[in-house]
Amino acid sequence: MSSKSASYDYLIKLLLIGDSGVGKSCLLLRFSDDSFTPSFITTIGIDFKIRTIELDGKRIKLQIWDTAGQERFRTITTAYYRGAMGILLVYDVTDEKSFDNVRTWFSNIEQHASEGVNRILIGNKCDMTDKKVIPTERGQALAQELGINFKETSAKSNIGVEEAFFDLARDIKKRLIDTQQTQQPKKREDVHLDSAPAAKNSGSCCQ
Ligand SMILES: Nc1nc2c(ncn2[C@@H]2O[C@H](COP(=O)(O)OP(=O)(O)OP(=O)(O)O)[C@@H](O)[C@H]2O)c(=O)[nH]1
Ligand SMILES: [Mg+2]
Repeated sequence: MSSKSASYDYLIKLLLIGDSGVGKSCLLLRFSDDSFTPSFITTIGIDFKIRTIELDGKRIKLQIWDTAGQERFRTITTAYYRGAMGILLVYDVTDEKSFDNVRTWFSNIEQHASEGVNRILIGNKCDMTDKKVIPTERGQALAQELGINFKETSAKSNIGVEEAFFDLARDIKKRLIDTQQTQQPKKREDVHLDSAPAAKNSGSCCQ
């Protein structure tokens, strides 16, 4: 099947979370397809896209899960936290409320994600300078307080998007892959590093 002939060395699973309308799907579309659409099509439940990148000569397949920000999908979307190795928590720099909600999203991560999951705070829509209400320093300060990385992005103008995903992937590679290689003598070439060791009842996985 496809995974047998997969041309990648490692699989990394990422998750996008944040309020509805902050631009999660647009960030993903920019990163995966290098495109942007101004129309707002709210995500229903969950979606994902793939992009394979190269880091230190290794091919890393990024499987990126895009969650719906709307409250009514919370049960579905929360179920995807545990499998994530890295989480992008997105707010909109023109929307104070989405920034205020960052703390709630952060505590959701603490409750539902795997321990040690890498996280980055993203202030999206930084192209809208005249409508910006969250200064860069406030985003930075919050990220620092939460102990996570920070980046301002624009999915529309393609600012900071590559960097955000690459920085996160690099951190995850360091944490999960590089350290494992120094600890374990052998690895098969097609290793899927799932963050949470699966429970005994395998075969009932929804991903
Ligand atoms: N100016 C500007 N608009 C953006 C940017 N990113 C997204 N948008 C717009 O913001 C709206 C919402 O974007 P989405 O990516 O669908 O938002 P979302 O976070 O996925 O929303 P849900 O799926 O409901 O959770 C759309 O109209 C986009 O065109 C950006 O970087 N700059
Ligand atoms: Mg969406």
